[in-house]
Parts: sequence; C-alpha cells; structure tokens
Amino acid sequence: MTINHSQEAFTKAQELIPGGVNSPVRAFKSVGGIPRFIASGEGAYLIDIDDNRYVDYVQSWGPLIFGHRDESIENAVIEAVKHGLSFGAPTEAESDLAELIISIYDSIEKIRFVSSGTEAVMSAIRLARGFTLRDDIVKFTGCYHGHSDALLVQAGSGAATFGTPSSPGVPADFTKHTLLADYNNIESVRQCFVDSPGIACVIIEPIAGNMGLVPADKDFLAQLRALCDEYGALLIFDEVMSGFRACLHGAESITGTKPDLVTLGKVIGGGMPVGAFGGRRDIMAHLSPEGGVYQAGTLSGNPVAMAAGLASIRKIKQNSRLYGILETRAKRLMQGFNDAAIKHNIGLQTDVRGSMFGFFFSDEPVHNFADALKSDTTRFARFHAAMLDGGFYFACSQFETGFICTAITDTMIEDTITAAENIFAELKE
Ligand code: KE4
Repeated sequence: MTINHSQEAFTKAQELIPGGVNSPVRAFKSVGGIPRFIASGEGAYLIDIDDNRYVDYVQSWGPLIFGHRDESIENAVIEAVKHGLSFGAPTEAESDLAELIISIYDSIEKIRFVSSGTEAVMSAIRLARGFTLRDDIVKFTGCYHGHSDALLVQAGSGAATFGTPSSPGVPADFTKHTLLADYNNIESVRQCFVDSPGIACVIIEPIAGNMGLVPADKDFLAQLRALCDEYGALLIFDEVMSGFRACLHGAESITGTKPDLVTLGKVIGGGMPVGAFGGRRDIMAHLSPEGGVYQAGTLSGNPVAMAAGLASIRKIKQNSRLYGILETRAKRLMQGFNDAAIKHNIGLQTDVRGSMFGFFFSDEPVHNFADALKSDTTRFARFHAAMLDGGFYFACSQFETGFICTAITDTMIEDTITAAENIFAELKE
C-alpha cells in the first residue's frame, strides 16, 4: 500500500495546523504511522488520496450509522441547501427534529440544539447548576465529555475526590468544583457527596466509549439514580456517542435508569455539526430566554444540519430491525476476534452494545479506566497499523470504540476476521 500523497499532505498540514489535524486523535499519535488523508467516502468505504480503500469501522467517530454518502441523507442536505445555508432565525426543521427525538426518548420532554457534543455537555452542566443553585459536579475517570474547561480534569492527589486540570491552560479555579469518581463504583460516588457541600449533577457516559467500550453495570446506574435523588442532584446521561448507536430509545431503555438530562450528538446530525441537550420540562424551563440560564449559538439548529439529522433519525425510526442487524454483525466480528485470540493465545476482552463494539488487548475484564489502562497499547498499535495496511480502518486509539454501519456486509465482516487472525498470529511474538 503506498501512502505518498498522505505523507506529503501531512507534512504540509503540520506547517499550517497544530499537529496537522483539527482534532488531536486524528494525528495517530497513540498508534504511530501517517494518518490517511481522505478523498471520499462510499458506503462502507473510506478512500484516501492515494486511492487506497478501507472498510471504515470509525464512521467519523460515530455519526454515520448508514455509512458514507447515504442517498436519503445526501438528498435531504442538497434539498435544504437550495433554500439557503443559515438564517439565524427559527425554522420548522428544528421543531421537526425536536419532536422526533422527544417522541423517541422517554426522558426528553424538551430539547435545545447546539453545534457539537462539547457545547451540549457544557450547556447541560450550566443548566444543572442554574436549576439546583449548586456549583459542584461529579464525573467519572475515563469518561470524556468534550473539551470544556470544567471537564478537563484528572484525579487529584491521593484519595482526594476534587479534580485538578488535565490540560495546560485550564486554571485550577475552573476545575475546583469538579469531583472525580470511579466508573461502576458507587462507594466512590457516595464519597463525593460526603466531600462536597452541594452537588448540582453527576454526569456519566452510561455506555462509556471513550476508555474503550465499557458499559456501566445496570445495578450501578440504579444506585447512582438513588444517590442523586437522596441528595437532590441531577443525573446527566452523556449519550453523544451511544445515542442512537446502542439502541433506539437511549441507554435508559436498556438499563432501566432514567436520567434528568441527556446530551446527544453525532448520529442526530447525520454527519453534520449537531449536538443537543434535553430532559425534564421543569429543568429546561430555566434555559434562556424562558429562564435565566444563558446559552446561545450562531449556527445552533442550522437548517442544513437539521435536514441531515432528520433524514438520519427518520430512517432509523422506520427500520425496526436496524439495531438487531447491526448488533448481530458486531457480535460476529468480536466473536471472530475472540476465536483468533484464543487460537493464538492472545489476551483479549471484547464487548458489544448495538452497533458499538470494543476490544482490549488485556488478560483481565475491563470495568473501569484503571482496568482499561492495563491494556497492551503497543500490541494495539501493531494491530491497528497492520489492519490499516490490509484495508481495514479502526479507531486510532485503544481507548476508543468501533462502529458497525448498515453498509458493512457479512462478507466484509468475514474478511476483517480473516485479516485479524493473520495479524494475531504475528502479534503473539
Ligand atoms: P464533540 O464536541 O467532539 O462533538 O463531542 C464531545 C463528546 C462528548 N461526549 C462524548 C461521550 C463523546 O464521545 C464526545 C466526542 N467523542 C470523540 C470520540 N471519542 C470525538 C472524536 C474527537 O475528539 O475527534
């Protein structure tokens, strides 16, 4: 496989854009090698600027559940563009997508659209603070909720629950109200409520995808809900990634725990920039201009993006067998990886939730970020590079999640398994 044009493009990009990319994970830093510069997408495939084709298991980090250039989404965007790109004024498309999502998510009674998942989470947290009149929030180590200051935190020293900044440029003052708990560990959350004078909300990825795929235990979520109720804190499900990827009606429908607010993104934009946050009507009533909690955005509810999101979600809602089909393929892929790992004595942990799949090069099950960090990231990097050379495009980090889209066929799954087994044979050295 030749990648000369990507190499040249990457060299040029690094002169113009920090790291040559507009989002850090795309630089392949954790796996090594040259990021492929993409010319186009077609169904299940990415085609790079050296005309190499890859079966795409990233799908723009989740949005493209129908693959690249889905005809109905493309036609909806083209039709919307003919009426104008943006108005900065309300359109019926925003109400249509709002009505559609509200009809699907039991916990969402009202919703506000923004342009990214980061914006959705940042706004939901401000709303929770404004509603409860409390300042402190709880997040979980290993969960990622976008790059707003208060959420770029790492575990403090020792047993301290209060976080410290995980990025230069974030003042300690901006994270002093953020407490950290351990995923799937209810005692660590209880400790946060003991340590804090008042917690506004607990935010969690109920199906975590940013430490690799690590779903929260059902019982843990139920205990989390009870703890939030006991202390009067709001529970926020960050489903920017898992929303419309794990199932139709949200994590609440498969875990039995109902959040007060939900954040969404990715699939609800069909590949265009859309984020959203929504939930209980009494909470959303505090949002400007109805209430005092300010939040705004020039391109929020952009009509072209709404058209893409409407086409995507309508197509999902019309296809009742969608998640069953995608989950069957995801399970077949992970079963193939497991079989190959056993054959070649490679430690591998896998999991699936709907169209989401994850695998860790580890001998131990993964229930939280500390477990995930035990993975063999060197082995992952070798696997990633070899699969890429074989024409299979996986997430360029051990701590990400893979996705199945409708354009990925059973034959592509079998070809992927065959390629993986050949690579596992080499990995065991
Ligand atoms: P964006 O601001 O990137 O649209 O969304 C932030 C976000 C919020 N919440 C969850 C659960 C998320 O997964 C994300 C973004 N996900 C990453 C992939 N792990 C986006 C890829 C990237 O950062 O380039």
